[in-house]
Amino acid sequence: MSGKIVILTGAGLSAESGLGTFRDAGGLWEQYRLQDIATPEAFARDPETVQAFYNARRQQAAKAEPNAAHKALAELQQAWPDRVVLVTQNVDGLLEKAGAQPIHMHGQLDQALCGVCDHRWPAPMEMSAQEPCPECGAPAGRPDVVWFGEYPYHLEDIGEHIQDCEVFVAIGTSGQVYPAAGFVQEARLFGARTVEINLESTDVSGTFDVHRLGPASATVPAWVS
Ligand code: BJW
Repeated sequence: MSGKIVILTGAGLSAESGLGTFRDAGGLWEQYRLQDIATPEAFARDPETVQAFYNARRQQAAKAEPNAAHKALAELQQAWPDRVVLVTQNVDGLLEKAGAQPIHMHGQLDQALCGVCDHRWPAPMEMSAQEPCPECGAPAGRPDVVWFGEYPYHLEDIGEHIQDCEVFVAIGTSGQVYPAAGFVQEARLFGARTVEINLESTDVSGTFDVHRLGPASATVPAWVS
């Protein structure tokens, strides 16, 4: 055992920074059909709608500030850089703004990705339906985020950290989207103690050893200290 802590974060971490979650009441997937937004097929069918959705989210994220939970996690990682691994499903960049260095498994809003040559570059605040790739010139720029049916990023690294951790913590994630939702079982299998920090119980709460219920801005700093 390494004394390593793997912390998986989800949209609930940024809720108190004013960014909407996906599946809570009033969340993004109540306002939009995820099949119309978060799939490669949706982007191929209607790039204008998908770019408009991400342009709005990029602008909201740029204006948002990290809350006490982001800051507590950044301080924890800065205090124990070799032991604390932050894995985030969030694309908003708020952990970095707080001074942390997370592994982004679902990509980043402030990055663009070319659908033709896989080149990445800093996303402009407004991407167009035919956003040109600066490398190959194809009008195929898309947000560098992971949609349903696509392979999340850094899974090999994340798997190694999970198999080597003593404590696995999931913060503000509903546990409904795989493969992230399966990390807790993998961590348990390899002997980790598992902690869920969430506003409320989730469908996967039964898989965790310990639960801390309440808003992340209060529960995360309390857990860290
Ligand atoms: C608070 C709070 C506060 C609120 N304080 N807490 C059938 C069975 C099993 C799997 C599949 C299946 N059919 C298809 C699949 C696979 C599919 C999948 O999981 N589908 C499910 C819907 C069933 N997954 C995929 O396609 C993934 N790729 C894949 O599987 O590749 C193949 C593969 C196979 C094997 C191994 C490895 C790979 C890709 C998934 C991509 C997800 N993309 C999105 C969009 C990203 C870009 C963007 O941001 O727009 O990622 S969807 C969306 O969901 C986003 C999130 O990262 C993700 C998770 O959401 P999250 O963070 O959990 O948010 P919510 O809203 O669900 O929950 C918020 C939580 O916060 C709640 O619990 C609240 O209580 C809490 N909360 N306020 C603390 N203040």
